[in-house]
Amino acid sequence: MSITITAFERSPDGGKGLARDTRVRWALEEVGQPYDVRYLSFQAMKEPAHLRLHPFGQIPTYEDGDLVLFETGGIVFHIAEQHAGLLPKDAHARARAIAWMFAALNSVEPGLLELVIAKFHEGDKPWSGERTPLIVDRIRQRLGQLSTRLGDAEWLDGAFSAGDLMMVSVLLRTRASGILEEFPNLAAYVARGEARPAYQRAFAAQLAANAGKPPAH
Ligand code: GTB
Repeated sequence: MSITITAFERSPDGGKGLARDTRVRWALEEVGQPYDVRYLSFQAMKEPAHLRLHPFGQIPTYEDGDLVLFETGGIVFHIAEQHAGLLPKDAHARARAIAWMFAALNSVEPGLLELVIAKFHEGDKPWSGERTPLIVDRIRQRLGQLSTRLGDAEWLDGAFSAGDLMMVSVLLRTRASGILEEFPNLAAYVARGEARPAYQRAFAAQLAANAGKPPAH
């Protein structure tokens, strides 16, 4: 059986690793699973062939034999369950690592997405100037809580896990705003994630796919 994921034919970030296929590539690299990539244009993502795989017409998807998955949370969780390396064996530690995955996707990422929406989709609205600082304050508060919990630990709960993979992937999106750097332990945590050889391979692969192509949009 071979694994195929989907990714942007031309990522809007030009290969900075911020599109969500990077976290799936990273998980596959951590567990040593080879994979193929089918690259899609924005138009192809909305066509019936892709909508059969992904109800919302997005990337990434994951195919392995007759299993088709969408949503990076579900995909990374599946990879972590199938292969050793991303979830601890101890039942409680495993449950906590899974909880951190949900925390990344459910308690941290939504606030960051609000900022993206405010900047790119609502920037021309008359109330945008008042709303953006409120969003930034909420992000700052959540990252402050996360920073306190992490303290001077290397990873969120013992050894590196799928919870860290997801949290680092989510936090990477705050870098452009400068908020991450306000929390040196979180910035160092993200840098530790990025320094992992598996992340480096994932990043290089998505960069190579975008090399020489102008960013979409
Ligand atoms: N919750 C889903 C998941 O986790 O899988 C979200 C999937 C998603 O948002 N996919 C985006 C997509 O397909 C790509 S990653 N968008 C096209 C569409 O909806 O039509 C989001 C993303 C896009 C671009 C950048 N960037 O340029 O920096 C970063 C992240």
